[in-house]
Amino acid sequence: MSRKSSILSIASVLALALACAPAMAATVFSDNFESGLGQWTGQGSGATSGQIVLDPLNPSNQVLNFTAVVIGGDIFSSQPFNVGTAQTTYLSFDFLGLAVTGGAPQDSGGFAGYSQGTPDNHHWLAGTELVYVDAGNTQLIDDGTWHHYVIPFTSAFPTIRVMIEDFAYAGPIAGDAYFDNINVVGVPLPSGAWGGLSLLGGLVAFARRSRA
Ligand SMILES: [Ca+2]
Ligand SMILES: [Ca+2]
Repeated sequence: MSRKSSILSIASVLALALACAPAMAATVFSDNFESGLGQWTGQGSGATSGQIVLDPLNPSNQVLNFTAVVIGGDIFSSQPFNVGTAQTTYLSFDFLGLAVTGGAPQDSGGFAGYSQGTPDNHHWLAGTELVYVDAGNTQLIDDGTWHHYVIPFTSAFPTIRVMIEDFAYAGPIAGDAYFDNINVVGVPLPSGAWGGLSLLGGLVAFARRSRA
């Protein structure tokens, strides 16, 4: 293959690979609760009992907890964001279940999930009681220490909000479920993308060898 035709081939494969390359993982929502609750709203887009407090285990950090126990979600991201229904979406967060009355950790009632409205059409992805979360999803650990969770899911709705609560059926104590570092990341992966990138990598290696 001549140098010119080799370069043309590489250019055409590069164009093909870029056309079918996977979009980069995109963070579509994020909050570390260091800057107020401006990204959030309550049930029916009304008041929430969610509040920002100092991390009980690290006073230089701010986190979310609640002054009431509820059902159906207490706090919702106020602006719905698009995740589609054909990609893997990841909800990640830190969770601390801590009995405010002292003594052994108890069922704090921390739950996290996603919804279309506030709270119509919602799914719980993680919670302290598995019976209330989607099948195959995550039980949150109440042991008085922070745990990090990364939960992959395929959204049932193209546009969603994050929803969080301190669940009323877990008991009457509000404020013992803490959340921090909420992130939602979408990872589109069209079929054939990796084949195109592998071919591109092979041709780049060929071009390097040709130049050597
Ligand atoms: Ca924080
Ligand atoms: Ca509670």
